[in-house]
Amino acid sequence: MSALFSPFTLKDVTLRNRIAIPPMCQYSAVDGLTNEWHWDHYAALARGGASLVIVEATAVSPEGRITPACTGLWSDQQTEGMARIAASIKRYGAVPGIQIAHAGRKASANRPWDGDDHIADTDPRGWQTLAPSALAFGHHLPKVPKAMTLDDIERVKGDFVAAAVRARDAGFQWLELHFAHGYLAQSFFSAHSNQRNDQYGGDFSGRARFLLETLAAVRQVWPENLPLTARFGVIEYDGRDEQTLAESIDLVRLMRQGGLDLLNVSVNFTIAETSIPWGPAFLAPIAERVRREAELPVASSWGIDTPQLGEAVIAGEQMDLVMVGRRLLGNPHWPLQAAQALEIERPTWVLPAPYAHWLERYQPN
Ligand code: FNR
Ligand code: 531
Repeated sequence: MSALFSPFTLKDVTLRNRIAIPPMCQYSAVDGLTNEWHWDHYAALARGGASLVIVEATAVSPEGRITPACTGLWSDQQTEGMARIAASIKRYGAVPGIQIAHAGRKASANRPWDGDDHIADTDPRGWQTLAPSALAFGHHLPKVPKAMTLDDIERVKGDFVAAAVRARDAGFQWLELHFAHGYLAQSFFSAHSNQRNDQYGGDFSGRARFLLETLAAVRQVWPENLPLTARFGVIEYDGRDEQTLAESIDLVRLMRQGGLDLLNVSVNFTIAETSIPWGPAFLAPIAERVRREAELPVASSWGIDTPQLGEAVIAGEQMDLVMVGRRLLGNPHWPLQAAQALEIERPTWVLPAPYAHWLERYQPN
């Protein structure tokens, strides 16, 4: 029996296997609205056999977008296109998930293929960014953000709640709060970017407050029977890793007590001066530690690229789900090929007949 191809149940949701697609920005929206690109893209991903498709980082407010081409859920007009995506993912047997996000001091940037850098202050396409403190990321993201007032903080928490309600109404069954990658929430928790001296900064509980209050507020509106998850960077690779990991795991325990159902374990990316040990499944031992010490189901990604690695991290109880990103972007049928490589007689799902008839019988070359 393959671990990678066993079902996984969280709350009232059962995934057909342990292969999930993590959120991946398409930088193809206009005014936060999805279009044919998104509708086709997500349907194709779901058809390929993954069990969970998480829609890209979707901004809770216009200033929370990474780029002007990011998707949003700050207006009811945006719900309709998202509902199409959720319906098509379900139609193909996968569970529709969505990540809601605020990019904080990393917002107002050009798309990766247009430079990935901050939009110049003189360019009308850009906007004022927000962060816990007026500290720039630096390097290709030099804009100095506005330090958020207490009113700003209340407003953004409310934006997360409103976006979660729209995600629920659009038919998503899995919600991921983006608390990672140096964006707004992660930058509240990191002492590198949070130098506030009020109740949202300073010691552990001050830096944790924005994340815990946002989670609590979203939990009020997100259905109790559906998974509420977060992506959170637990390690910066800045030489202070043991301290960061221990603090992060303490926060994950508090998130679990606050109603979190699963953590998508990731890297902080709050600062640029780091030594990340890129390599196959490099984050798996970290994910395993979070899973064990915080006593919470976890998912993780980063270089889990081969069926054997995927099988090993699930069978070895390092994580409950593998999030396969770039490999599945290039080849949505990777799950089928993984099943064939692992010699699964009959995968636990059935591809639509026009594909199944040909692909399930023969090993595609
Ligand atoms: C990403 N990643 C990402 N992460 C996230 O939390 N929200 C997002 O919207 C995005 N967007 C995004 C776009 C693109 C084009 C890429 C390649 C990546 C990170 C992604 O979810 C994943 O964690 C990484 O790609 C690492 O996994 P793989 O690709 O090594 O399997
Ligand atoms: C991080 C990334 C770093 C290196 C390789 C692939 C991905 N992501 C984070 C993303 C945006 C794109 C870059 C988000 O979390 C939104």
